[in-house]
Amino acid sequence: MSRKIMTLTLALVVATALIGLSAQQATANEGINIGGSTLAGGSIKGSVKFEGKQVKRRKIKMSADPYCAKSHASNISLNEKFVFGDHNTLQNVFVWVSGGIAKGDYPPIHTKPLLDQTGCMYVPHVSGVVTGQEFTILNNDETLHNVKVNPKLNKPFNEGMPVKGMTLKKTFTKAEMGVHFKCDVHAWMSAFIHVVDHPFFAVTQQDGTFEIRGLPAGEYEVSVWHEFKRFAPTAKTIKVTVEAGKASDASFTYSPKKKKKK
Ligand SMILES: [Cu+2]
Repeated sequence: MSRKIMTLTLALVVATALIGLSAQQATANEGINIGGSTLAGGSIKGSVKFEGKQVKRRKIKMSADPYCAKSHASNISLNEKFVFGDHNTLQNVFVWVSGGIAKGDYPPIHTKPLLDQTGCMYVPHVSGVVTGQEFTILNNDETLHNVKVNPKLNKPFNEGMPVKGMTLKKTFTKAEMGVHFKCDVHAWMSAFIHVVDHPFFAVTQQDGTFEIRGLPAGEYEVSVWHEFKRFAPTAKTIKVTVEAGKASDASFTYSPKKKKKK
């Protein structure tokens, strides 16, 4: 093989591996900024901006588990407690319709959400499930993960997942915000699943946008949740009127909380 062909082949192998990785990450996060139902209805569209000084994300030290450290050799992992987009947007904000949804306002749900453990990180970092909807937790790593949740209203669990490919099927039955997923083995692992009584929610991604589709015409309240307690939205809840076939705007702005004077 000539050197040129070898270089090309190598480049192809690397490219394929990279595409493979991003495709894998994309699956669990894909479309997470679009939620709602399959009904025609109207939609709520908006974005979450961040105003103020952006805090630098911390690097995660994974040296405690060589497998984890190795899986990020060329791509250092950063803490996901706060993630900003390119245009002062805030990622991983959970946006949900917090008022105005009547029971039976949506068709049955058939999607099966996935919480992936890959490279010793949870993907997606923030997501939502509907009460009674089954979701899967997957160990995509050749190392032991121990999934632990201590919800306030739902059943707690604490289960080891020693083998790659292993899955757990779980269901939360009560609406509850911010169920915190942690791993006993890897202290940095953290994810939040929000449990809502209906499917009208979404999670902002890099560009800060979200869309909640398929809402019957009516008056609604939309709320936001973000894990970092030192950030606060200027308004936590916004009132929105939805008209059939139209998109109504609901945009939010977060900023650092003002420090209390001593
Ligand atoms: Cu773990």
